[in-house]
Parts: sequence; structure tokens; C-alpha cells
Amino acid sequence: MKYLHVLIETFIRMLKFYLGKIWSIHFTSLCYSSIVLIGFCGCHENQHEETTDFLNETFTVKAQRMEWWRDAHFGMMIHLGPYSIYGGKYRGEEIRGIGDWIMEQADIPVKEYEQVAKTFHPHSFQATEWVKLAKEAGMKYIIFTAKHHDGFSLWNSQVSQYDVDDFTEFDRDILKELSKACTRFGIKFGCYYSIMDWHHPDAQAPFYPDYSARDTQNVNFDLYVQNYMKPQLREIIGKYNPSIIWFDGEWILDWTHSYGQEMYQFIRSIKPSIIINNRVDKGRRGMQGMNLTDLAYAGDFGTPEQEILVGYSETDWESSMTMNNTWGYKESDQEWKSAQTLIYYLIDAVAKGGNYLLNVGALPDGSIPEESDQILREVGKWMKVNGEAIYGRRAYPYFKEGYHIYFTRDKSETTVYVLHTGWPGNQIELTDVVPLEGSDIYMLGYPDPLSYEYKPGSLIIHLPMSLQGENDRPCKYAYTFKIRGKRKLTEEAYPIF
Ligand code: FHN
Repeated sequence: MKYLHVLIETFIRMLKFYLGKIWSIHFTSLCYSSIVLIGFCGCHENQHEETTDFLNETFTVKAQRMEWWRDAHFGMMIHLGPYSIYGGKYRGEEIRGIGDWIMEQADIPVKEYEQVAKTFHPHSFQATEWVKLAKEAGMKYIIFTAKHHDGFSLWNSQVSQYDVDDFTEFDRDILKELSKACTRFGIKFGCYYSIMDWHHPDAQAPFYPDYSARDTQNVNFDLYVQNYMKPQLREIIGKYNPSIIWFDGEWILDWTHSYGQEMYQFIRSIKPSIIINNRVDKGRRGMQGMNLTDLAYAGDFGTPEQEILVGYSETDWESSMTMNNTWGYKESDQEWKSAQTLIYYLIDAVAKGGNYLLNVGALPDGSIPEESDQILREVGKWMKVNGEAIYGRRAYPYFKEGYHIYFTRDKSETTVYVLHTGWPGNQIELTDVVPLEGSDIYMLGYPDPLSYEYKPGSLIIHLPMSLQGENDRPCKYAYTFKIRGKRKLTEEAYPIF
């Protein structure tokens, strides 16, 4: 760093000298010195790349880096790729399982799948529509499948011809459009990247038809990692500036803890502020998503899938879920979760210190399924009234106070938010909240303070008769009570993972 100061000092002195002789300026030497300065900064940056050990980041540095993500709590995942074209059917037959796995589930040979990939043409993809829907739903970040297990890259990759630009007639850059729309509307942009690759000859393609073989290895796998994965990830970060890299497919035998640590260090050295999930490494306990504790695994947050963590955790985590049962589009899957169900999952996750990542399986033309759109807008209505209890809030150790009652708190621990799923009726009784003496208690969305009685171990909040009619309430499904005060932590706190 001190060399940098010296150089800048010299540069400024030279500049003053040259400016003093403005008409006889040797422009090239000035340019040269600026190139040297920039080069130094650049190489200084490169030196930074090699010297920082991101695997041993301090608690404070990580907290600063993760702050926006911990505050956001709610994101959208988007699955879109050639698998969407099949819609869950192969040669007229309904294929079991999720739509995004059709290449594996239907034993489709690479060459045959390529022919369908050539027809991939999401002409109705409107990045601003996707981002505006995410905003309307109350989501703060988007994770988009840049490369799923089928190995197809949804950007113009210089590393691969098997991408949307070279391999199809579709000549738009989806990642560029989406990252720009996210920037425009203040939504953080993230990329999903599958380690497992059913198309690459040095990855899992040779294992056809059991592409996702968990017990076979490719002797050339390191070539795939060093000469394909890393260059692709470098270009994704360089071209689209994602705030999150969401790895997946790490369960293959070829991928190791050592690769996980190498990849984490590699990604962070390119963009130190980036956030990376725990699927970059090998520590994940399956769908439960949190890391084993036998080693120090890389990755910034745990990734429960299709479930909310059973208990509270001090470790960052995010539960990813589908709105029906499939990640990639599947025509026959019409089992949509209701807005109420999704809101309850969100409340449960945030109360336990987690984030909630809700998936939309895009239609093959790149548009948003009507059902997803409608349900997300209904979730957004609830978020508009109750978002104060979600955004920027933190968890208490999760504990049971009635089946319907969840808690969040502000960072200064002076305000408690009590979220009650379903309408509480005429009153709600809490045993563990101590309101600040003389303070008012409110229900979010209702302007007047509520009457209440408090004695140690019993806070009874009365709900006015005017709210007893379903249509008189500020929202549906769940109701938030804002209390200036604190909670005693009871011994029933669930085990910390
Ligand atoms: O195999 C993938 C699946 O296709 C989907 O992408 C989900 C999303 O989190 N992750 C894996 C299943 O665990």
C-alpha cells in the first residue's frame, strides 16, 4: 500500500510539472505514467487477489458483507433453460420428478437434448416484468439459473459454444438484461451455477444415462474445473456483477472439499463482497441444508431445500422452495401453494433467523406463469402491510408461544414484532414479552394503539370490535403486533444448529 502512495505522489508531482508546461506536455509520457499507475493499482488489485484469505474472514467483516442479505430475508429464484421446453414431457410421456431434471429422468442422450436446446427461444422474457413482479411480491433479490445441470449457459460465454448466443437463434443476453433491470429497480442480482454438468465431456456427460452418478469420477474433471468452470464464473462476475453466486450440484463424487475451498477463495478474490452459498463445498446435510460440523466448510449460508429449518440458527441460512412441486416448468404440475402457505413459510423462516427464496419456473418462452404471478402479488399485499416486521429484522432463539405465534425484533432489541398466523380473535396473550412501561402497542396496518394489560408473565392485547369483521382488517392471513420492549429468553429455545 505504501508503494501506491509513493507512486500517486510522484504522479501528482509529474502532473503539476507537466501542467506547468501545459503547451509542451509530452502526452505519451503522461499517459504512460497513468498507465503505470493504473497498472500498479490493477496489479495491486491482483496482489489483493492472491493475498487475502477469504476462508478465514473475521466475524465482523463477514457481518458487514452479509448485512444487506440478512436484512433482505426474501428473494426470487428463476429456473429457465432448455428443460423448460419439454414442460415435463418426453415423447408424449409424462416424466416423473421435477421438470429441470428431464434430461436425466428421461435418459435423453446429449446429442438429442442439444437438438431441443437449439430451439430454445425465450422471446417473451421481459426482465423488467420479472423484476417488477419480484418487487411487487416484496422480494429483495433474484437468483437466476445461469447454468443448470444440463450444462447450457444462458449468457454469451467465451468459454463455451453451448450457450444461448452461439447455440440458438435467440440473440439476446438474458443475464445482461436481468442484471440491468435489477440495478434499475434496486433488486440484488444473483446467479445460480451448477457444478454438476451433464453436457461437458470432462464432467458428467460420459456417465449417460446416469448423468448425476454419485459414485463415478471423470479422470479429466480437473480440466473442467480449471479450464471451464473458473473461466465461466470469472466472466459471469466480470460481465454481470452478481451479488450472489448460488452453487448447486455439489454432491457429485468428483467435487471435493478441497475444490470447494479453492472455488470459494477464487470467487471472493474476483469480487470480495460477493456472497456464496454453502453448496460451493461438501458440508451440506442433504435437503436439511446446514453444514456438518466435522470440518470448516466454505460458503456463507446454509441452504435448506423444500423445508424450513426445524429450529433457530445463529448461522446464516436460506430456505429455497417451489411454488408448486417443480423448479423447472412442468405443464402438469398445478399443485400451487397458496399465498397464505407461502407467507407462513416466510414468517417461520425469518423468525428462525433465515431467508426465504421462492422459485418461479419460467415458461419456455421466458414469460411468467399466470398462477405464479397471481400468488406472488397476493403475498406482496401482505408484505406491504407487514414488511416492517421482516425487512432489517433479526430473530430471537425460536421458541413456542402458542402454535400461531412467531417473533422478530429490531437490531437494537428495543422493539418486538409478534406475528400471529390467523386472526387471534378478541385478544392475544403473550407470556414472554415485557412491554416498555407506558408504551403503546400497535397492530401493523391499524392506526390506533391497542389496549392491553400487563403483569409479569402475562401481556393481554385487546383487539377492537371494529377489526372483528374479516373485511375490516388491513390484511389477511397473519397479523403483526409491534411492541416496544423486550422478550425474556425462555429455556425452551430450540437447539441452535
Ligand atoms: O437438482 C437441483 C434442482 O434441479 C433445483 O435446481 C434445486 C433448486 O435449489 N436444487 C437441486 C435439487 O436439490
